Amino acid sequence: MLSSSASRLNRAALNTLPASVSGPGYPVEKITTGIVHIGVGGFHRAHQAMYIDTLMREQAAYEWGICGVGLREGDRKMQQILTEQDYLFALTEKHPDNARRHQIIGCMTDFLMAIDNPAAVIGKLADPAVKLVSLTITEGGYNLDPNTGEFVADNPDVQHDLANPQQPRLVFGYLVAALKQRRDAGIAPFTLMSCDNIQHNGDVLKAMLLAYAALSDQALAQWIKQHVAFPNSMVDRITPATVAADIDELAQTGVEDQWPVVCEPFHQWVIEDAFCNERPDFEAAGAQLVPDVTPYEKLKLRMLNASHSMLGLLGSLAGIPTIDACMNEPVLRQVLKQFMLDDVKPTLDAVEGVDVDEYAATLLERFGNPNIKDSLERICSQSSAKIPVFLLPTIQDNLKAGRSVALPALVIAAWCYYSDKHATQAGQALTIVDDMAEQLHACARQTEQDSLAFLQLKTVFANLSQSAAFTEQYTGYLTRLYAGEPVLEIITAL
Ligand code: CS2
Repeated sequence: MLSSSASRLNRAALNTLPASVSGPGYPVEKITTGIVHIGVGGFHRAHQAMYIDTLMREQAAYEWGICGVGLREGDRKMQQILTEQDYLFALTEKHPDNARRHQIIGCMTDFLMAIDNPAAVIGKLADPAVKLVSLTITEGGYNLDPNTGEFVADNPDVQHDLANPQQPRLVFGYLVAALKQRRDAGIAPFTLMSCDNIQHNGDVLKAMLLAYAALSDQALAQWIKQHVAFPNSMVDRITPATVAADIDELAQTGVEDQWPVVCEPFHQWVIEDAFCNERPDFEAAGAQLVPDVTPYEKLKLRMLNASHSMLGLLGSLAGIPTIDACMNEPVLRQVLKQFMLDDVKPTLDAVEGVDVDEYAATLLERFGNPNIKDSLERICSQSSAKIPVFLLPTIQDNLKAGRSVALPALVIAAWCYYSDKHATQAGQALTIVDDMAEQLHACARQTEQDSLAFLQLKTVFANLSQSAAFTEQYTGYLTRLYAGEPVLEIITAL
């Protein structure tokens, strides 16, 4: 229920904000677009937008306003709400001691829906004032075959975009059309920065974009290769899905925002210093610019993201709803430590100034924040795109080094059970959100006839089914899970 006295967030309302909500603190009418961001979800709003907002407040960097772009129909609700709110939104930081910090982010200038007007999006991307294009299109958005590392050219949307270059559906079509326009008009290209949780996210984006461009125009592909920079980056801030109670809580302060974003206090951004056009002074807002982000990415993906997936899948079978609730379960807390220190740590490279044990201890605290009710449904969503990036490399490295893979084998066995039954071990239905849910289900349901059926999904598991060291553990855990042995008991006996 919205508080009746709350007033709808928009530019006019900035003059009457309650004391408990801080405003942008800079003249929002002065900002202009320097960044186009594709894929405006909670994470972008809690992370990059917050950094840019800081730069505007502290450095008057008004030329770096962000124009959002939505490629999918699913982006429409966000676009409508932000448009109604003059692109303003509230960011609520939830601290473990129950303190809240509400802040209005004012650095967005516009939000375009590509489906409504592809030409407007291409035109915006081609605008010389736009010097940086950033993306959060999810791990699955890169059209990469994880088994071969190649661009999936026979994707029907790719074929559609090649035939309709001015009305594309996928991000690659938009970027190539805009880069072509810039090249033809003699405008310097923008830097393309991926902010997704993928190892070498910039390199992956570059490889996929070049592969797409080469399908229609070799010369343009060459030009992109030579002139466009794709910095790799590591992004971090836990941002659970916004729920009705968050909207309500904000309304109690007197501000009515239809879609605020909530997050933990922690944030980190490490960016490879490789830009082909001007860039914001990210350092001034606390980001680290480094020559090589590889070890930071590896640390974060393998420690934080894989730990999330591990807790998500094991916790789901046990009927636990959120990450903080997992952390209140001593068995899961213990297994998380074991995973980070015994399974992941030996596969990491040294990161200057980072102590891995301390990093792990910080994660225990972050995951335990009782006010970040990060649902396991969000964590397990799109596992088919996450597991190959977050967990598989650790399994492969440990197999190569002859180390134990028992715990990851249990996680994959739990995923199989989850994909087969769509339910907890106690039989409570689970909502599965995954573009590959049907394929996962089709393979998983063969498990009782063929214990390795789930691992046959090569685009997810590559050649894992050929490792006897893995399958021996995996099938053992499957048998126990399917026999009804509670997952928390199996973990206790690990
Ligand atoms: C989570 C991430 O769903 C997931 O994969 O692990 O969204 C995670 O919360 C962020 O990467 C934290 O930076």
